[in-house]
Amino acid sequence: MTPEEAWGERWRAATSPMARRYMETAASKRSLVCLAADRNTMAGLMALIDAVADHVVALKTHVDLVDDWSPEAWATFCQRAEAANMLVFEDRKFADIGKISRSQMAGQYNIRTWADLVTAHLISGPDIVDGLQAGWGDVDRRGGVLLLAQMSSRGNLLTPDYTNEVVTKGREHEGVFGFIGNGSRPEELATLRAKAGDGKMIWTPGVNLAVGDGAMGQRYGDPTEAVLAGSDCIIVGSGIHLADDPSAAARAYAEASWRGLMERTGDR
Ligand code: S5P
Repeated sequence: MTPEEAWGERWRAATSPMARRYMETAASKRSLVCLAADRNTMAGLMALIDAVADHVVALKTHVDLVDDWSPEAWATFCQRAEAANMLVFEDRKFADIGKISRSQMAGQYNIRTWADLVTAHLISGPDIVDGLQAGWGDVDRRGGVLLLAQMSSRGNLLTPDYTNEVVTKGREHEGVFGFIGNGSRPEELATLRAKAGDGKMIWTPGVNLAVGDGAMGQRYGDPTEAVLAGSDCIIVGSGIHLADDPSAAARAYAEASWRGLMERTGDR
């Protein structure tokens, strides 16, 4: 199946090269899964990549939670992800003013050199997106920013008005790859999709095949429902990396997400 057949209007409208790359890989793996690789050792992370590569399209990292992080080990990790056709997505949740965000793309972790995507809050204003893009530009790379428009955690402070502001500003910005939406609430996602239009990605954490409350205020919704409501990528962490068989779990999430996409595109 071609990416256009799989994605329909999203393929035609979302013209950014990074979005196209994601949608192409998703169509070839028949998966809309981003793995939240929240393991805290390099060995644990390496084992995870090898287990899930066939079913995962992007790898979301929190570089600062790895106990034995080193530049060399991380370079190997990123090379393996790239070789397995996975986008590397650092969930740094930048929030500072533009020029500091640009500097934070460098520093010890040097995120600008290996991340294809990063997350940011728009709380400090739209210049943060320019700052992050300038960070990639400093090393002659391009990347995409996912803005937090909603969150999955209980009691978060991202009100509907705030979400609207983020979407209004983000829709117009070429450096914005898309939005993080709340996968635990399909009705919230459908509202977000209606505002975002077809031109931007919506990626959603807070999904699990076991729907309900997670640890420390996390909430989970059904992955297929999230895709039907307009999500383009389900971000799954513990559902895969804590499973007895991460490879089988990744396959199950891939199937659930792909089923949602086929139904959604078929309905149009
Ligand atoms: O609202 C959010 C935004 C993000 S990026 N809620 C989230 O849970 N996340 C991230 O998704 C979080 O940082 C974690 O890495 C992942 C969810 O992991 P899980 O184990 O709950 O599936």
